[in-house]
Amino acid sequence: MSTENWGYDAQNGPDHWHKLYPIAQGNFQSPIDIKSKEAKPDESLKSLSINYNPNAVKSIVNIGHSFHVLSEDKGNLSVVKGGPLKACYRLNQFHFHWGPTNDYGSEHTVDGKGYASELHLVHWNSDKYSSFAEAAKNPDGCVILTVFLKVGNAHPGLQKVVGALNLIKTKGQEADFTNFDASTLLPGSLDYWTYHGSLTHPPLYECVTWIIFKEPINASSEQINQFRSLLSSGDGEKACPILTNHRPTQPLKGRELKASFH
Ligand code: B30
Ligand code: ZN
Repeated sequence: MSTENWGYDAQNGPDHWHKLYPIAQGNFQSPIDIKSKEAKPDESLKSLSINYNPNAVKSIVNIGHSFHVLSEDKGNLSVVKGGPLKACYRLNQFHFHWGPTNDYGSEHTVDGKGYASELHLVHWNSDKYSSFAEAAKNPDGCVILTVFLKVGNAHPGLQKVVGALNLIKTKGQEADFTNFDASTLLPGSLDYWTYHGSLTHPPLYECVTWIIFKEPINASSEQINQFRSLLSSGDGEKACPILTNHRPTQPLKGRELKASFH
């Protein structure tokens, strides 16, 4: 395994990451199992202020182990603040995690139970740092808003994303993706759990304030199946679908898990 070819297969997957990224066995790793009874309701947690501008969304790109929807982060077009946050955090990209079937593909679990998929809206602290790359080297660098997807009715907002996947079948492909309101992917209730953790794949930096919405959104099985139609292979190579890209849960190691609700 080189630093370039970590992945989710038996020979380069999560069990191997620690050899090149020793922080994989650190004290603040993600994802975790959310033991809902152990979460401390915190009265002082303010409500979140999420402001997403549809014009900030720029493109969609196949990065080989997943796909990202990229958002303009040169100004404060799309930001989150409030809640547990002491700064303003800009949206950089959002992406999903999934598994080989729709039975289990989320990274975080709740009381031992996984969801079909998990959405990560990735933000960085623009009050203190000047890029995602710089922010990610600091404990207060990043905020990831997390939404679980459960199998149910088709999701109209998600359909816009899924409909663009045929443009980026192979690794490295990028297509315009504009005028998308990322707030359509948020649940109705903004009740959340929060804890301090890490990026869930290399470089696994322990830079993340995780904000995990309790209420999942619905997505149809057909919509989630489309994630697995993406290829980790390049154009002209033997087709290799991205079947899974979720890390198993990591030990809490005494960290505090707070709830914004009772
Ligand atoms: S996650 O949300 O914890 N799954 C990174 C960002 C978010 C997570 C994990 C890792 C990260 O390292 N991002 C920077 C490097 N990226 C380039 C990029 O454009 O955004 C490379 C990559 O994944 O492989 Cu993401
Ligand atoms: Zn992620």
